Amino acid sequence: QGKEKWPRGDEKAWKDNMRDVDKDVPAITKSFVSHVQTSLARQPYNLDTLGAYQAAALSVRDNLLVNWNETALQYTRRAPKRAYYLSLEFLMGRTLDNALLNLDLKQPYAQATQKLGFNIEDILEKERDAALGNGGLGRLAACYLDSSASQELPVWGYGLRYKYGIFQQLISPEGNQLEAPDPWLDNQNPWELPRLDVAYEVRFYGNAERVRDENGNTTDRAQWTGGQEVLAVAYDVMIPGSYTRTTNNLRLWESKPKRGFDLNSFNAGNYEGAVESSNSAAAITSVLYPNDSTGFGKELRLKQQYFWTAASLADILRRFKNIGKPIQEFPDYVAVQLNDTHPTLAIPELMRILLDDEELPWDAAWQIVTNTFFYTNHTVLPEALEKWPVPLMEHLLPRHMQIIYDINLFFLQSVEKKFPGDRDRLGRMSLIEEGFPKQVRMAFLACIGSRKVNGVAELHSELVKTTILKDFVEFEGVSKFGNVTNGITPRRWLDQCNPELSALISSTLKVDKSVWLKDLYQLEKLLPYAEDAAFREKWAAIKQRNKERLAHHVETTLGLTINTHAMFDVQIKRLHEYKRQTLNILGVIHRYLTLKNMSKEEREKVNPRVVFFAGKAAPAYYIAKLTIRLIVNVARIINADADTKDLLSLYFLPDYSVSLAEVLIPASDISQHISTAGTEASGTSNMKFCLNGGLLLGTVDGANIEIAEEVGESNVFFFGHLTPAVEDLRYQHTYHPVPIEEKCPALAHVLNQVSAGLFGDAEVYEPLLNTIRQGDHYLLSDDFDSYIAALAMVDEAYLDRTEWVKKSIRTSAKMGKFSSDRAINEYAESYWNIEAQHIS
Ligand code: T68
Repeated sequence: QGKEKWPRGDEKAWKDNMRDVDKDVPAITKSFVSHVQTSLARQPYNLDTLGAYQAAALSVRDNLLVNWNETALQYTRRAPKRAYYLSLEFLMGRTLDNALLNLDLKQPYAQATQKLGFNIEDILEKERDAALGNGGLGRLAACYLDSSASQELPVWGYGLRYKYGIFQQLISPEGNQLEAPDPWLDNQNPWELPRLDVAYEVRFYGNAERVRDENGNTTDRAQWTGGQEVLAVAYDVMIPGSYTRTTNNLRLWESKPKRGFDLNSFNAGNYEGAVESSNSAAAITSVLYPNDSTGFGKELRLKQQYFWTAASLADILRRFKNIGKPIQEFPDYVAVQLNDTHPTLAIPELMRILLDDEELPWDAAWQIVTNTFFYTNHTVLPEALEKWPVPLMEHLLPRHMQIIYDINLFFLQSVEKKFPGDRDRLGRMSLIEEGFPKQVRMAFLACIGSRKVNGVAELHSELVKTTILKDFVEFEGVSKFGNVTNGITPRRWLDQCNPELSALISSTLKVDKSVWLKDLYQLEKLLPYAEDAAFREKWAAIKQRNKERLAHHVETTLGLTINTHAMFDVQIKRLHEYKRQTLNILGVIHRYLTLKNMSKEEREKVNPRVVFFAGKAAPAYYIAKLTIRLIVNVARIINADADTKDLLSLYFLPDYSVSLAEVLIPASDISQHISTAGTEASGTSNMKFCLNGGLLLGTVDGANIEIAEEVGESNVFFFGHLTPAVEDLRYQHTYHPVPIEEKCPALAHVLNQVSAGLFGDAEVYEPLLNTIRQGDHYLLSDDFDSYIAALAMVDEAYLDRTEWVKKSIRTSAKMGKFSSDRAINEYAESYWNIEAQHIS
């Protein structure tokens, strides 16, 4: 077959008829109605709101596609260096509102749909979240895609198209978390483009045979054959930038059997056997693993990681080869960012391709690899560092295990050269951890295979250098190790979730939002307005309406009535012992007991407070689930107590999601980020709350520290021990334990009340309480008193509402640093060496 000719036909005939973005109401109305009639095959007069959502989405998608095609075309023509963000998680949330705002089409779409009998806000509510992530790491990836496109940077994301995203959380009447699947693709997904023509074969298992030279000696090369082959099929998701034509791509892979089924088995009457291979192939991308920081070792998870990295690298390599440059120039055209260690197999996989397919010598291949990859670490918690059992690796990926052994051999030889005879050091730095079984240390592999390594906030990056990768800093030099403090996109986390505040900022600064949303340092110009009473009143009124919006949401979804005149105190994040939701709930109980002991007169002076929790626990995380149960049951008791309920109430909002965060965050007066010092790498919701004028109550940890540096310590509420003290305190707990009654009577009293059954289920909570009574790894007993004192300072500060609103304005005004635009530009300049490409 001859190759097809291109371009085809009359170029002018094509160009004259190409569609552009629909900008005016009549064109939008027409496109909407046309999608109802044709794409949806529905009768316009009988359209429900879900149908209206689908029609609006398809119509907006047409606009995105125009820009997306143009962006791809111009990237191909110019062949700039590109960066690829490999993340096993992209927590995108909803798309329609974001796309309308980024394209500046929200107004005309609102008008067009209104004429047709719909309210745009109701339409937006019909969209399901794309929840292909667990928490901070996945949402960070989503913010970085938004910023890359908004900064016109040639960045693509690569991930997996899970059939089921993060589980839906239900709460049983007893207060237990129950998990239900999240079949997010049950409704058609208008935001993805299946690319059945873009597919790669991925191999698992089989045999790896070393290639021998003419003398019969083994070489660096091998042949990997046999085993199972599955197909990776691309689904593309358009990523529009804000106020730019640039529309980047997120490519998600779906697994499919290479052959539908095995005809031989089928003909022999073995139907089950015939479809078996198709079932196991499809299983690879069936579900997102719901653990946010523990519980590895599962073969399917390793399969996911290899499937995704192999398909992504094959795709990247094919695109590079189209440029027609020699393979040695690969790092001049390609930078690959590893979002945590999950894609680390890309390192041996690129080695495999360069050695076995491209037939490069080892050193030339290693040179290319170590100039291509960049590794971001997101945790220093030892239990969260990925390790894979060697036997599993040998079985599933025999060739990669060979390569890892070779990398290790050469690496340890060079360590030995620099530190002769230092056996301990070799043992500490080996990619293979001794034990039964031996395990591959993925963070070490990611580190030595990368050009640069970074942490996600100043403190965290220091801890990376002084703890888990200390030996590597000594060996490779400190300049390889950097910091890029995380950021959040102000498009979603201010303009979209808090439109009134966004409008107030634009009108006050007399700057269009298209400008300040991409130059967030401009918020600083709000500072003088903290002294302007009229401005403060508007600012406070918006917060109040956001609180009412949240209350309305809770009323309609859960049937609960909330006191919107109380202070709203919010902690929303994955349930984890290190994040210390337990400290918060014990603080709530302390407050409740204190209120119960007050006289009527004393109570009248107390400021009412409503405490919100939301967050999911990993399904197998027993202690985290027990914490949820305690929160729900404390809520049940105190919300029903006539003595105190007007002064203190508590809600656990089920099924936390990006969309719920968008309602909760703008409504918060104070939010809690109270991890044990040194455990939370960065945190990103802290930035979101502060951007929306919520104040921060937190420990001296992660990005809290940098937030305080920006807004000034007088505008945050800090408490607790500092990172350097943690090790000693833990030592004390282990070797010189002091009974809680002695060390912290207030906490002991709270624990005893829970044990005594004040919130029911007397014995149920013992395992949770015992984590504090014995060992107390997360130092609740060390920080409890200063936590209670900090809460009292919050109460005190809230009494002076004028001063509080000033703090709120000052906080928001100083959040410029935390735009993900700043972060992504740091990656682009100091790591990837890529440049903006303006799409005309
Ligand atoms: C988070 N990590 C950090 N991990 O905890 C948080 N882990 O401090 C930081 O702000 C954020 O990353 C962004 O840098 C995670 O969210 C995971 O979700 C995760 C998922 C699978 C395996 C391990």
